[in-house]
Amino acid sequence: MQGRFTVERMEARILDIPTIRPHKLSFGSISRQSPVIVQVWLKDGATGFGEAATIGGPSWNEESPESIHHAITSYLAPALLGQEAGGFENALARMDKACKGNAFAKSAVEMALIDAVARTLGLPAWQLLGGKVHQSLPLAWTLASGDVAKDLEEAQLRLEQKRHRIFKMKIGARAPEQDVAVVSQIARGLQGKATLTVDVNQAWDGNTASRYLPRLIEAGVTLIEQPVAQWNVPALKNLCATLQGALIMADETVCTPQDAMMLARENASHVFSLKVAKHGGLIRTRKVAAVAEAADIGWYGGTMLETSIGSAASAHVFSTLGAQHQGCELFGPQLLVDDIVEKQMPIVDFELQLPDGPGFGLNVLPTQLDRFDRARQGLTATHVDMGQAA
Ligand code: MUC
Ligand code: MG
Repeated sequence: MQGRFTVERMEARILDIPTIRPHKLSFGSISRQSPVIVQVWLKDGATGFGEAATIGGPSWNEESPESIHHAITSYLAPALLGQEAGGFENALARMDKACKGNAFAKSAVEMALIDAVARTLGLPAWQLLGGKVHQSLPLAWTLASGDVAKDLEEAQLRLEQKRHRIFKMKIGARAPEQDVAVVSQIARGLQGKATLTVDVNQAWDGNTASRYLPRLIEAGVTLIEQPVAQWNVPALKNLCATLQGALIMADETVCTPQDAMMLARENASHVFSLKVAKHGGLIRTRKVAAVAEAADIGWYGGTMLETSIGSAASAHVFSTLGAQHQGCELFGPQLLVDDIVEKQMPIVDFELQLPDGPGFGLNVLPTQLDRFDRARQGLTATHVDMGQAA
Protein backbone atom coordinates (compact mmCIF):
# COMPACT_ATOMS: atom_id res chain seq x y z
CA MET A 1 0.00 0.00 0.00
CA GLN A 2 1.34 3.40 -0.92
CA GLY A 3 0.92 6.29 1.50
CA ARG A 4 2.03 9.89 1.62
CA PHE A 5 5.42 8.84 3.00
CA THR A 6 6.22 6.58 0.03
CA VAL A 7 9.75 7.08 -1.23
CA GLU A 8 9.43 8.29 -4.79
CA ARG A 9 12.93 9.37 -5.76
CA MET A 10 16.43 9.49 -4.32
CA GLU A 11 19.56 11.22 -5.57
CA ALA A 12 23.13 11.26 -4.27
CA ARG A 13 26.03 13.48 -5.24
CA ILE A 14 29.59 14.00 -4.11
CA LEU A 15 30.61 17.55 -3.27
CA ASP A 16 34.19 18.78 -3.07
CA ILE A 17 34.60 21.63 -0.58
CA PRO A 18 38.05 23.00 0.28
CA THR A 19 39.02 23.38 3.95
CA ILE A 20 40.14 26.75 5.34
CA ARG A 21 43.59 25.24 6.05
CA PRO A 22 45.25 21.84 5.78
CA HIS A 23 43.89 19.49 8.45
CA LYS A 24 46.58 17.03 9.56
CA LEU A 25 45.87 13.67 11.14
CA SER A 26 48.00 10.64 11.99
CA PHE A 27 47.38 9.13 8.55
CA GLY A 28 47.75 12.19 6.33
CA SER A 29 46.68 15.73 5.58
CA ILE A 30 43.46 16.83 3.91
CA SER A 31 42.78 20.09 2.13
CA ARG A 32 39.21 19.38 1.17
CA GLN A 33 36.20 17.38 2.28
CA SER A 34 34.03 15.34 -0.08
CA PRO A 35 30.67 14.81 1.59
CA VAL A 36 28.03 12.69 -0.13
CA ILE A 37 24.67 14.48 -0.05
CA VAL A 38 21.47 12.47 -0.44
CA GLN A 39 18.14 14.00 -1.34
CA VAL A 40 14.94 12.01 -1.06
CA TRP A 41 11.50 12.93 -2.36
CA LEU A 42 8.29 11.49 -0.90
CA LYS A 43 5.01 10.96 -2.71
CA ASP A 44 3.41 14.01 -1.09
CA GLY A 45 6.20 16.19 -2.48
CA ALA A 46 8.16 16.56 0.76
CA THR A 47 11.91 16.34 0.46
CA GLY A 48 14.71 15.63 2.91
CA PHE A 49 18.50 15.74 2.97
CA GLY A 50 21.11 13.43 4.42
CA GLU A 51 24.91 13.42 4.40
CA ALA A 52 27.81 11.07 4.91
CA ALA A 53 31.30 12.53 5.07
CA THR A 54 34.52 10.69 5.68
CA ILE A 55 38.09 11.93 5.96
CA GLY A 56 40.85 11.27 3.44
CA GLY A 57 39.10 8.94 1.00
CA PRO A 58 39.21 5.40 2.43
CA SER A 59 41.92 6.38 4.99
CA TRP A 60 39.76 6.80 8.10
CA ASN A 61 37.99 3.48 7.55
CA GLU A 62 36.97 1.29 4.59
CA GLU A 63 34.38 3.65 3.12
CA SER A 64 35.19 6.50 0.73
CA PRO A 65 33.02 9.18 -0.91
CA GLU A 66 33.01 7.08 -4.07
CA SER A 67 32.03 3.84 -2.29
CA ILE A 68 29.32 5.67 -0.32
CA HIS A 69 27.91 7.15 -3.53
CA HIS A 70 28.05 3.78 -5.28
CA ALA A 71 26.36 1.88 -2.42
CA ILE A 72 23.54 4.44 -2.31
CA THR A 73 22.83 4.71 -6.01
CA SER A 74 23.31 1.02 -6.89
CA TYR A 75 21.86 -0.79 -3.85
CA LEU A 76 20.29 1.33 -1.11
CA ALA A 77 18.08 3.62 -3.19
CA PRO A 78 16.65 0.73 -5.28
CA ALA A 79 15.90 -1.16 -2.03
CA LEU A 80 13.82 1.76 -0.73
CA LEU A 81 12.02 3.16 -3.76
CA GLY A 82 8.28 2.62 -3.36
CA GLN A 83 8.71 1.80 0.34
CA GLU A 84 7.32 3.64 3.36
CA ALA A 85 9.87 6.25 4.50
CA GLY A 86 8.38 6.52 8.00
CA GLY A 87 9.18 2.91 8.93
CA PHE A 88 12.79 3.74 9.74
CA GLU A 89 13.61 0.34 11.28
CA ASN A 90 12.14 -1.43 8.25
CA ALA A 91 14.14 0.80 5.95
CA LEU A 92 17.32 -0.08 7.88
CA ALA A 93 16.49 -3.79 7.63
CA ARG A 94 15.91 -3.51 3.88
CA MET A 95 19.21 -1.68 3.47
CA ASP A 96 20.98 -4.38 5.53
CA LYS A 97 19.50 -7.05 3.29
CA ALA A 98 20.58 -5.25 0.14
CA CYS A 99 24.05 -4.37 1.33
CA LYS A 100 26.37 -5.64 4.11
CA GLY A 101 28.29 -3.05 6.12
CA ASN A 102 28.54 0.37 4.41
CA ALA A 103 27.35 2.11 7.56
CA PHE A 104 28.25 5.60 6.29
CA ALA A 105 26.16 5.14 3.15
CA LYS A 106 23.18 3.84 5.14
CA SER A 107 23.44 6.73 7.59
CA ALA A 108 23.09 9.29 4.79
CA VAL A 109 19.96 7.59 3.45
CA GLU A 110 18.34 7.13 6.88
CA MET A 111 19.08 10.80 7.64
CA ALA A 112 17.30 11.92 4.47
CA LEU A 113 14.25 9.74 5.31
CA ILE A 114 14.03 11.17 8.83
CA ASP A 115 14.40 14.74 7.55
CA ALA A 116 11.69 14.24 4.91
CA VAL A 117 9.22 12.58 7.29
CA ALA A 118 9.82 15.13 10.06
CA ARG A 119 9.30 17.96 7.56
CA THR A 120 6.07 16.40 6.35
CA LEU A 121 4.85 16.28 9.94
CA GLY A 122 6.15 19.79 10.66
CA LEU A 123 8.27 18.47 13.55
CA PRO A 124 11.95 18.83 14.45
CA ALA A 125 13.78 15.52 13.95
CA TRP A 126 14.64 15.33 17.66
CA GLN A 127 10.96 14.83 18.37
CA LEU A 128 10.97 11.59 16.37
CA LEU A 129 14.13 10.50 18.18
CA GLY A 130 12.93 10.56 21.78
CA GLY A 131 12.77 14.26 22.57
CA LYS A 132 15.32 16.94 23.31
CA VAL A 133 17.03 16.99 26.71
CA HIS A 134 19.94 19.36 25.90
CA GLN A 135 19.50 22.88 24.48
CA SER A 136 23.22 23.31 23.87
CA LEU A 137 26.48 21.38 24.16
CA PRO A 138 30.09 22.58 24.75
CA LEU A 139 31.79 22.64 21.35
CA ALA A 140 35.40 21.51 20.80
CA TRP A 141 37.71 22.65 18.00
CA THR A 142 40.53 20.55 16.57
CA LEU A 143 43.99 22.10 16.32
CA ALA A 144 45.54 20.30 13.38
CA SER A 145 47.42 22.83 11.25
CA GLY A 146 50.67 20.98 11.96
CA ASP A 147 52.32 24.20 13.18
CA VAL A 148 52.48 25.01 16.91
CA ALA A 149 52.50 28.79 16.50
CA LYS A 150 49.52 28.65 14.13
CA ASP A 151 47.66 26.24 16.44
CA LEU A 152 48.15 28.57 19.40
CA GLU A 153 47.06 31.59 17.38
CA GLU A 154 43.96 29.69 16.22
CA ALA A 155 43.11 28.63 19.78
CA GLN A 156 43.60 32.16 21.12
CA LEU A 157 41.27 33.64 18.52
CA ARG A 158 38.58 31.04 19.19
CA LEU A 159 38.82 31.67 22.92
CA GLU A 160 38.42 35.41 22.36
CA GLN A 161 35.43 34.81 20.09
CA LYS A 162 33.90 32.63 22.84
CA ARG A 163 33.53 29.81 20.34
CA HIS A 164 35.69 27.05 21.84
CA ARG A 165 37.51 26.30 25.06
CA ILE A 166 37.96 22.58 24.46
CA PHE A 167 40.78 21.90 22.02
CA LYS A 168 41.57 18.53 20.49
CA MET A 169 44.99 17.87 19.03
CA LYS A 170 45.57 15.32 16.30
CA ILE A 171 48.75 13.43 17.11
CA GLY A 172 50.49 10.22 16.01
CA ALA A 173 52.09 11.40 12.75
CA ARG A 174 55.29 12.64 14.40
CA ALA A 175 57.61 10.61 16.64
CA PRO A 176 55.97 10.23 20.09
CA GLU A 177 58.71 12.35 21.77
CA GLN A 178 57.91 15.18 19.34
CA ASP A 179 54.18 14.81 19.98
CA VAL A 180 54.81 15.10 23.71
CA ALA A 181 56.88 18.26 23.14
CA VAL A 182 54.24 19.86 20.87
CA VAL A 183 51.29 18.97 23.11
CA SER A 184 53.18 20.28 26.18
CA GLN A 185 53.87 23.57 24.41
CA ILE A 186 50.22 24.02 23.45
CA ALA A 187 49.09 22.95 26.94
CA ARG A 188 51.33 25.62 28.50
CA GLY A 189 49.92 28.22 26.14
CA LEU A 190 46.34 27.32 27.04
CA GLN A 191 46.82 26.63 30.75
CA GLY A 192 43.86 27.75 32.84
CA LYS A 193 41.93 28.91 29.77
CA ALA A 194 40.92 25.68 28.02
CA THR A 195 40.92 21.91 28.26
CA LEU A 196 42.99 19.77 25.97
CA THR A 197 42.25 16.40 24.43
CA VAL A 198 44.26 14.30 21.97
CA ASP A 199 43.20 11.97 19.15
CA VAL A 200 45.89 9.50 18.09
CA ASN A 201 43.69 7.95 15.37
CA GLN A 202 45.06 4.42 16.07
CA ALA A 203 48.70 5.37 15.42
CA TRP A 204 50.34 3.89 18.54
CA ASP A 205 50.88 0.36 19.75
CA GLY A 206 50.04 -0.58 23.33
CA ASN A 207 53.59 -0.11 24.66
CA THR A 208 54.00 3.31 23.07
CA ALA A 209 50.65 4.38 24.52
CA SER A 210 51.55 3.13 28.02
CA ARG A 211 54.88 4.92 27.86
CA TYR A 212 53.86 8.31 26.43
CA LEU A 213 50.29 8.90 27.59
CA PRO A 214 51.29 9.55 31.23
CA ARG A 215 53.52 12.38 29.95
CA LEU A 216 50.63 13.87 27.99
CA ILE A 217 48.42 13.66 31.08
CA GLU A 218 51.15 15.36 33.11
CA ALA A 219 51.16 18.12 30.49
CA GLY A 220 47.42 18.63 31.05
CA VAL A 221 45.58 16.34 28.62
CA THR A 222 42.32 15.07 30.13
CA LEU A 223 40.69 13.02 27.35
CA ILE A 224 42.54 10.54 25.10
CA GLU A 225 40.84 9.33 21.92
CA GLN A 226 41.64 6.07 20.13
CA PRO A 227 45.33 5.84 21.11
CA VAL A 228 45.75 2.34 19.64
CA ALA A 229 44.54 0.33 16.64
CA GLN A 230 40.86 -0.37 16.21
CA TRP A 231 41.35 -4.06 17.08
CA ASN A 232 43.54 -3.45 20.13
CA VAL A 233 40.95 -3.84 22.87
CA PRO A 234 43.46 -5.44 25.28
CA ALA A 235 45.57 -2.25 25.15
CA LEU A 236 42.49 -0.03 25.66
CA LYS A 237 41.55 -2.16 28.65
CA ASN A 238 45.05 -1.91 30.11
CA LEU A 239 45.11 1.88 29.64
CA CYS A 240 41.70 2.23 31.33
CA ALA A 241 42.99 0.24 34.31
CA THR A 242 46.36 1.93 34.69
CA LEU A 243 46.20 5.58 33.56
CA GLN A 244 45.39 8.14 36.23
CA GLY A 245 43.96 11.59 35.57
CA ALA A 246 42.47 11.22 32.08
CA LEU A 247 39.66 9.39 30.35
CA ILE A 248 40.10 6.89 27.52
CA MET A 249 37.68 7.40 24.63
CA ALA A 250 37.01 4.81 21.92
CA ASP A 251 36.31 6.12 18.43
CA GLU A 252 37.20 3.75 15.56
CA THR A 253 36.71 0.73 17.88
CA VAL A 254 33.08 1.54 18.69
CA CYS A 255 30.80 1.35 15.66
CA THR A 256 28.01 -1.17 16.33
CA PRO A 257 25.98 -1.82 19.50
CA GLN A 258 27.89 -5.13 19.67
CA ASP A 259 31.23 -3.24 19.72
CA ALA A 260 29.79 -1.12 22.51
CA MET A 261 28.74 -4.21 24.49
CA MET A 262 32.16 -5.79 24.06
CA LEU A 263 33.99 -2.63 25.21
CA ALA A 264 31.66 -2.34 28.19
CA ARG A 265 32.19 -5.98 29.15
CA GLU A 266 35.97 -5.58 28.86
CA ASN A 267 36.06 -2.28 30.81
CA ALA A 268 37.97 -0.93 27.84
CA SER A 269 36.54 2.64 27.52
CA HIS A 270 35.49 5.48 29.79
CA VAL A 271 33.79 7.38 26.96
CA PHE A 272 32.47 6.58 23.48
CA SER A 273 32.82 9.05 20.64
CA LEU A 274 29.42 8.77 18.95
CA LYS A 275 29.26 9.42 15.23
CA VAL A 276 26.11 9.03 13.18
CA ALA A 277 28.06 7.83 10.11
CA LYS A 278 30.00 4.98 11.69
CA HIS A 279 26.93 3.76 13.64
CA GLY A 280 24.87 3.62 10.44
CA GLY A 281 22.35 6.37 11.24
CA LEU A 282 20.57 8.36 13.91
CA ILE A 283 18.53 5.45 15.28
CA ARG A 284 21.57 3.22 15.61
CA THR A 285 23.48 6.05 17.28
CA ARG A 286 20.84 5.95 19.98
CA LYS A 287 21.35 2.19 20.33
CA VAL A 288 25.08 2.59 20.92
CA ALA A 289 24.34 5.45 23.33
CA ALA A 290 21.90 3.20 25.22
CA VAL A 291 24.65 0.62 25.77
CA ALA A 292 26.96 3.40 26.99
CA GLU A 293 24.36 4.64 29.46
CA ALA A 294 23.63 1.12 30.75
CA ALA A 295 27.35 0.47 31.27
CA ASP A 296 28.12 3.82 32.97
CA ILE A 297 30.22 4.92 29.99
CA GLY A 298 30.10 8.58 28.95
CA TRP A 299 29.52 9.89 25.44
CA TYR A 300 31.04 12.58 23.24
CA GLY A 301 29.36 14.03 20.17
CA GLY A 302 31.86 13.19 17.43
CA THR A 303 32.18 14.45 13.87
CA MET A 304 33.46 13.27 10.52
CA LEU A 305 33.75 16.92 9.48
CA GLU A 306 30.34 17.14 7.87
CA THR A 307 28.70 20.24 6.40
CA SER A 308 25.77 21.76 8.28
CA ILE A 309 23.43 19.00 7.05
CA GLY A 310 25.27 16.13 8.75
CA SER A 311 26.27 18.31 11.69
CA ALA A 312 22.68 19.41 12.36
CA ALA A 313 21.41 15.83 12.02
CA SER A 314 24.04 14.75 14.57
CA ALA A 315 23.07 17.65 16.83
CA HIS A 316 19.44 16.49 16.74
CA VAL A 317 20.28 13.00 17.98
CA PHE A 318 22.89 14.24 20.49
CA SER A 319 20.27 16.59 21.93
CA THR A 320 18.22 13.52 22.95
CA LEU A 321 20.98 11.64 24.81
CA GLY A 322 21.68 11.19 28.53
CA ALA A 323 23.53 13.42 30.91
CA GLN A 324 26.96 11.79 31.07
CA HIS A 325 28.63 13.68 28.22
CA GLN A 326 31.92 15.33 27.33
CA GLY A 327 30.44 17.90 24.93
CA CYS A 328 30.68 17.67 21.15
CA GLU A 329 32.90 18.57 18.22
CA LEU A 330 30.41 19.41 15.49
CA PHE A 331 32.71 22.09 14.08
CA GLY A 332 32.84 20.70 10.50
CA PRO A 333 30.99 23.67 8.96
CA GLN A 334 33.62 26.03 10.39
CA LEU A 335 36.50 24.10 8.84
CA LEU A 336 35.04 24.35 5.34
CA VAL A 337 35.45 27.45 3.16
CA ASP A 338 31.71 27.62 2.66
CA ASP A 339 28.51 25.82 3.59
CA ILE A 340 25.45 24.57 1.71
CA VAL A 341 22.76 25.95 3.99
CA GLU A 342 21.34 29.40 4.52
CA LYS A 343 22.07 29.65 8.24
CA GLN A 344 24.46 27.62 10.38
CA MET A 345 23.75 26.49 13.95
CA PRO A 346 24.76 29.34 16.25
CA ILE A 347 27.59 29.10 18.79
CA VAL A 348 26.99 31.10 21.96
CA ASP A 349 29.31 31.23 24.98
CA PHE A 350 31.38 28.23 23.83
CA GLU A 351 28.27 26.10 23.26
CA LEU A 352 26.64 24.86 20.07
CA GLN A 353 22.95 25.75 20.13
CA LEU A 354 21.06 22.61 19.19
CA PRO A 355 18.62 23.20 16.37
CA ASP A 356 14.84 23.39 16.14
CA GLY A 357 12.56 23.77 13.13
CA PRO A 358 11.01 21.05 10.95
CA GLY A 359 13.32 18.21 9.93
CA PHE A 360 16.89 19.16 10.77
CA GLY A 361 15.81 22.81 10.83
CA LEU A 362 17.95 23.87 7.87
CA ASN A 363 17.39 25.57 4.59
CA VAL A 364 19.63 23.85 2.03
CA LEU A 365 20.75 26.08 -0.87
CA PRO A 366 20.54 24.28 -4.25
CA THR A 367 22.95 26.80 -5.79
CA GLN A 368 25.60 25.80 -3.25
CA LEU A 369 25.00 22.10 -3.95
CA ASP A 370 25.56 22.79 -7.64
CA ARG A 371 28.60 24.96 -6.96
CA PHE A 372 30.48 22.20 -5.12
CA ASP A 373 29.07 19.21 -7.04
CA ARG A 374 32.00 17.07 -8.19
CA ALA A 375 30.15 16.02 -11.35
CA ARG A 376 29.70 19.67 -12.31
CA GLN A 377 33.20 20.75 -11.29
CA GLY A 378 34.76 17.78 -13.08
CA LEU A 379 37.39 17.46 -10.37
CA THR A 380 39.51 14.37 -10.01
CA ALA A 381 39.42 12.73 -6.63
CA THR A 382 42.51 13.56 -4.59
CA HIS A 383 41.61 12.67 -1.07
CA VAL A 384 44.61 12.85 1.11
CA ASP A 385 48.15 14.10 0.67
CA MET A 386 49.80 11.10 2.27
CA GLY A 387 53.02 11.72 4.12
CA GLN A 388 52.27 15.42 4.59
CA ALA A 389 51.03 15.04 8.12
CA ALA A 390 54.20 15.89 10.04
C1 MUC B 1 38.20 11.61 14.27
O1 MUC B 1 38.86 10.58 14.20
O2 MUC B 1 37.75 11.92 15.36
C2 MUC B 1 37.07 14.48 14.05
C3 MUC B 1 37.54 15.72 14.26
C4 MUC B 1 38.70 15.83 13.53
O3 MUC B 1 39.46 16.78 13.50
O4 MUC B 1 38.94 14.67 12.86
C5 MUC B 1 37.85 13.83 13.07
C6 MUC B 1 37.97 12.38 13.00
MG1 MG C 1 38.69 10.24 16.41
